[in-house]
Amino acid sequence: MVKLQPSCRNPLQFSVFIRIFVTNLSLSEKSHRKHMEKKFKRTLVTTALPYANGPVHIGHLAGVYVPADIYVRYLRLKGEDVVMVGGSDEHGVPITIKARQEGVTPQDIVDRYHAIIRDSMKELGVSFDVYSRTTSDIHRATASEFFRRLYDKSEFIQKTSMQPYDEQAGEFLADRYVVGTCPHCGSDRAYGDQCEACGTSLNATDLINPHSALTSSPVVMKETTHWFLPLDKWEPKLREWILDGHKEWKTNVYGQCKSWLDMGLQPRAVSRDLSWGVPVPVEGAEGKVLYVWFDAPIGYISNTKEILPDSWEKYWKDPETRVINFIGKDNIVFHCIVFPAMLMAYGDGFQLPDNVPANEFLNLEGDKISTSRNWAVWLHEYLKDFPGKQDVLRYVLTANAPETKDNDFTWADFQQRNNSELVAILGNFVNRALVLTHKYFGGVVPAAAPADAENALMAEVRDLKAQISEALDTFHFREALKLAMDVARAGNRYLQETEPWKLAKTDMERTGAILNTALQLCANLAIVFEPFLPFMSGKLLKMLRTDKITWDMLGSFDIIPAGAEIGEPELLFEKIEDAQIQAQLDRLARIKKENELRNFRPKPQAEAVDFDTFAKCDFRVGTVLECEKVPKADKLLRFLIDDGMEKRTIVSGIAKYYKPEELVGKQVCFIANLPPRKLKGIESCGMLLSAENADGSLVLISPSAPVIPGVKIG
Ligand code: B3M
Ligand code: ZN
Repeated sequence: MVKLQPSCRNPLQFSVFIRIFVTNLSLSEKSHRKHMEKKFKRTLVTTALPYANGPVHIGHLAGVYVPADIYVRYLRLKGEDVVMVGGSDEHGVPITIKARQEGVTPQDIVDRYHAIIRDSMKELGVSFDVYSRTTSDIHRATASEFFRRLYDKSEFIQKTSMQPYDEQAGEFLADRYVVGTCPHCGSDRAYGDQCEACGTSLNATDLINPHSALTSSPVVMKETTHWFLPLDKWEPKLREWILDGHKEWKTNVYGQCKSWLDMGLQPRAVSRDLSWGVPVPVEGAEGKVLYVWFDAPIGYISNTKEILPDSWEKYWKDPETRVINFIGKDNIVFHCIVFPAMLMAYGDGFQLPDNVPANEFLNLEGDKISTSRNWAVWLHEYLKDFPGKQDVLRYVLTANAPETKDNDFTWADFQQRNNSELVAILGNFVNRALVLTHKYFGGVVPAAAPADAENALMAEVRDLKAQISEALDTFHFREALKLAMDVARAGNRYLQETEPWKLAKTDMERTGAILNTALQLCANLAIVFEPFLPFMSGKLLKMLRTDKITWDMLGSFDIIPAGAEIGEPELLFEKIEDAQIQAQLDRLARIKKENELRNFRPKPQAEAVDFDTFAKCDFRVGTVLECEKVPKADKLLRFLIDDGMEKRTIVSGIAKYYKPEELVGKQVCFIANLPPRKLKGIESCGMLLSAENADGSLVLISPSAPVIPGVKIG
């Protein structure tokens, strides 16, 4: 049988390759440098199109949009010709499944989330030149034409194969419409294309007990015809282009490509039996649409066309244009193998990407981010909860970017980086420079007079500039940000060493010279941080009453003229208080609980027991007379129970869930005839009955109305 999906790839298999290539880092760095010597006239930056089946979260931002925006802002500051293209991916099964879950149309879903994604990214300062959508007319026409040209050039193989089908619904079940048990980890929620629990890529036919997500009926196989792109045909060219030509690519990207190529490429289906999508533009293809991974990357082209109807071709077909695809690691194969094969098949001068700087994944508080489990920090919610703090998120996501390995976002780290880096280092330096200028010079920039300390500072900033530029050119954004922070650190050290607040008592001229330098350094900070923290940069420039900045100016110390007046100092960052962080942690704890409840599966029923055995167990009701914590045992409570006979002591492991005083006077149920047991030196005569919740917490069982202590249960 021909598979609709590519052959199964377990992400773990890549680790071997990744390890081999990590040791080759210096080689990769060298090829990068060599590669950078090639001059390009312009850059087209594309960012993975997020599915419009939900809002975007910090994982999307850290993986794709923040690094891409840093890069684009940096190129713009250098005065380069650059276009940044984005948009929502509005086709595919993720959209139709969401629509079905909510009982609305796919169009309703994409309209809702496209607006949320577009607006929230704008508010975060992600500076797309275009953020469009794959349901636009221009995209439909472009994707259609693309398919048609490949069809006319006989670039497809048409094949009939058996595919999963739901007889009750009368529909073929593409990708996620098949659910079943994962053959690798046993999760009973694996999809026909992937198991989210263990990350393995799957085919519908790999699943144990595959059934339809629409009606739950068992999957049957039925014949259907599809168009396949023979990736094997392009394999030699792809090998040459990537393995020989792009050794400078990130090791995770290069390694994954090598792994796919070494395993051998297979023809890949580019159509699906679905009603939502771009219709297959050939006769006899009714009820079939383009596979979402065929149309989505063409979205990059459609969106470029949308803003540059007359000059878009320059950004796609001129060899002097450099195309860079920012993506997450799960999209590597589509951007490095499938889409390039599509472009090669199309011909007509389309340029292949020059680099595909894919990031690894960001986790949240130690757990995989998941849209379906709501385990995420959603951008639109963050913007509501932390108004005006866009830069803080941009900063933390960059400082912690999963560039070479998966990384973790924690709220504690978020608070710490804000309070002890943004506030204490960057904000503090700028504030001191501006406040002192107002205090001693009435807000007028004093004259410069560089001496040894100033020359050393300038040399340090220029050296940092070279390192930052290199880091940005090679997509090492974490490193670049750390170095940018070193510029602020250098400023603090400079003020600490020169102590203008002391000199002001004796030497105003020297004090002025120091503050002039400090203000020039503020301007340098506005430049160097513009790609990372554009809101801070804008605010700082306003205070300095200047606006024209370029990357070229970084390292110069005559940006603000002596005699100019500066604005009132305003705080660039404020401390984030514990209560705000706690509120976020509480939200996550709530979500964890909801997920546990939703995922709860009752334990299988125990073996049958005969009635006589059961009847031997003496279950009774008693009233709690006393209850207290057992010393040196954090789980145990000691109960004194009125059991209608003599009083009895029972020790129970429920201290984590109840306060002892709450339980006095309550009625509880217990087994009376178990042999006594010593717990922490206390003899326990019986066992309280409790129910175990999905999260492991315990709830005591009580009668639903008061009864006389000592009555039997049965
Ligand atoms: N929408 C998958 C994703 O969001 C897909 C990317 C398309 S990029 C052309 O991860
Ligand atoms: Zn699994």
